[in-house]
Amino acid sequence: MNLSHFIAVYAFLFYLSMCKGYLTTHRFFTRRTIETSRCRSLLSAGGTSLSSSASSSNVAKYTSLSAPVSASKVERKTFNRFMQIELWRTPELEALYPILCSIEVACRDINRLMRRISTDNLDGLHGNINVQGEDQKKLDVIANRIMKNALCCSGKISIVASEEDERPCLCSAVTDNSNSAFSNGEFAAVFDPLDGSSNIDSGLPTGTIFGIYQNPKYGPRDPLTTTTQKGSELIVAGYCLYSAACHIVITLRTGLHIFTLDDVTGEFYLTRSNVRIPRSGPIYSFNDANAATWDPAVNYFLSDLKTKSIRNKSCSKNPSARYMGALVADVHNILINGGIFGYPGSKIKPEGKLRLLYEANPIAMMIEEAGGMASNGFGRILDMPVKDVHQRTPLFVGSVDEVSELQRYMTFFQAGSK
Ligand code: AFP
Repeated sequence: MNLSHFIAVYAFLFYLSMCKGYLTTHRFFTRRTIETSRCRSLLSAGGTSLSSSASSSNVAKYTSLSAPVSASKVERKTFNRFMQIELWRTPELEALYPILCSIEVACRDINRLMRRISTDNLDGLHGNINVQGEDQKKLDVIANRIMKNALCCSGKISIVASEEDERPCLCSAVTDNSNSAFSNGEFAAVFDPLDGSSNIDSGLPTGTIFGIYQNPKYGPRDPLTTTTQKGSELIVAGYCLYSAACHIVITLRTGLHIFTLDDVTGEFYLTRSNVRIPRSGPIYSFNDANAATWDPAVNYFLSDLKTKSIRNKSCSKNPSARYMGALVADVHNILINGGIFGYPGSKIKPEGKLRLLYEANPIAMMIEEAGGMASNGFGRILDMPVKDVHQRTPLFVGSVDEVSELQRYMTFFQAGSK
């Protein structure tokens, strides 16, 4: 063997030993990452038993080194962790953390009740009629109580306004603690505790919609003034969707993010961040049964939409109708797939059905944050003055192509009618 042969054999052996070392190191680190992730999820489960078959299969999935492990699965970020990081980046919002945690807990609790409606006899009416003149369901009342307790006990909210209550109230009244710190929080919450409650008895999707305002720095800080700020003043807007999966969709005005409840660990995990609504989409979501009562502009728009003859529509898919009768569920579908949701005014009720404060404003803030558009038919929802806490408004939200076009039809027909 001459020198060149010797060098070649030596180099080959060195290469083999490097490969072996790399594989050992790689396996070690992969195992470490997986173990760390498992520990984290066990800890964050807060004592949730992992002995069920579903749980053990989950553990098996994470411990099996042969299974492909995607980075997103290993590094799942919980709702709480995500919010800690988000608020650390914007220190002026740090005080929101307990509020966000309380919303997460309330959504989880309401979701649990939704899953037990039939088995725990939670369906049916409560027997009361709410301020809107609607029959309250048992769960309307329970969800309202859960939301008010959770928000007020965060210690950062001083005023709550619920769609189910006649007027906004101080947290000290909610907690029956007249002289306490419960009135000192610097934020106010507005919410619809159980949106789409007509869907409850048939097991269809429902939701909770919420928004957070900062109490005015100057001037009166009474419950009414504080909660009747314009939608553009919202600092947090979101909803919980109780459906095939339970999602929290939320914006702190730094993008719109989706978290999904993992039934095994009981944690909400970030499943989509910085969601963008498609510029145009195939879905249109309107209660067609009311068509005869709508402004003719809406019917012209929908008829042109169905025949694919509206202008500037960049989506080439065939139009498709979807309507669940729960704003959260219908808007979520539009957010993911693109298109337009509409609840127009009628001849008898020009202001429509949906509430500006509890429904339209938070939804509008979220859709805009995702790059979509929210209109009352003639202008931006978020710019509408709020004169009354139970004020209603026509609402059109979704992809920019469809909503801007609807607005063009409305403006044209209104001008023609003068
Ligand atoms: P309920 O809470 O009474 O079911 O009303 C739900 C809702 O406010 C909203 O979530 C729906 O988009 C809208 O009403 C559906 O109303 P219609 O049944 O008139 O279509």
